[in-house]
Amino acid sequence: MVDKSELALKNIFDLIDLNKDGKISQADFLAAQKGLTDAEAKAQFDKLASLWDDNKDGEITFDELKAKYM
Ligand SMILES: [Ca+2]
Ligand SMILES: [Ca+2]
Repeated sequence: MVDKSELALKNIFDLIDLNKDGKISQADFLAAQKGLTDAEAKAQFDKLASLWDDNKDGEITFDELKAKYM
């Protein structure tokens, strides 16, 4: 059973996961943040990774994201 909020979260995840490997890497995030400079996007990614990247492998999986919001 997939509920609506999980789908909404997955949509956001897929927008950032540009190469569709199921993980948000710093490279995905930089490419997705068109309005920011690289330095700003990197700082933002570090902040998100410190919140979401539970296993500290430098990439955020959908399960890691979901664990924080579901
Ligand atoms: Ca990716
Ligand atoms: Ca991770």
